[in-house]
Amino acid sequence: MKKLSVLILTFFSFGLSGRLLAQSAEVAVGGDVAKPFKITAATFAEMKRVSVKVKSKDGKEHEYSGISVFEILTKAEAVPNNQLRGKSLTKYLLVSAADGYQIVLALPEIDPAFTDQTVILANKEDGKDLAANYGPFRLIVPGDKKPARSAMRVTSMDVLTAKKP
Ligand SMILES: Nc1nc2c(c(=O)[nH]1)N[C@H]1C(S)=C(S)[C@@H](COP(=O)(O)O)O[C@H]1N2
Ligand SMILES: [Mo]
Repeated sequence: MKKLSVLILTFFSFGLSGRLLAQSAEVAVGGDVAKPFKITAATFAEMKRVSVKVKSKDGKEHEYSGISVFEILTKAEAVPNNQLRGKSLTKYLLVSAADGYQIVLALPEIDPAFTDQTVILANKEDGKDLAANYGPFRLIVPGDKKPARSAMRVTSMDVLTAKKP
């Protein structure tokens, strides 16, 4: 009986840690976009690499590299003719993570026509793959003073349209 419960416990804890550590290898780009697609490791090899420097909560500066979120939205055809104006100015990006964490960015916070910051989806920190609890993909919002919107373990990015209640 004791052996059996140890066995069950072992199975349970392995299953649980396996789940907690499981890395999501894809980011689904969707919502109100003309061309939804999935970002995988291959996407990182295809698209132009960009890097940004930001301070983490502990005050240390880190270099993150990956792909530009503006380029991701361009690829998904999130905005007609890639011109952010008119009705498109009510669109926003909802980023969701494996732990249920979610953040929102208004599209002008991502568009180089509006801002000098380059929001990226990073797969490397200081040249190394992100640790399992941070990655494999992390949003980096370099213009924010706090890293709270730099969502780790990103699983989806949806372009949605804000509506007056
Ligand atoms: N998926 C996910 N991402 C997250 C969080 C979280 O709880 N879940 N916390 C945020 C907050 S509040 C902070 S301050 C930073 C911490 O990142 P750092 O450890 O690199 O400083 O991660 C952000 N990204
Ligand atoms: Mo935080």
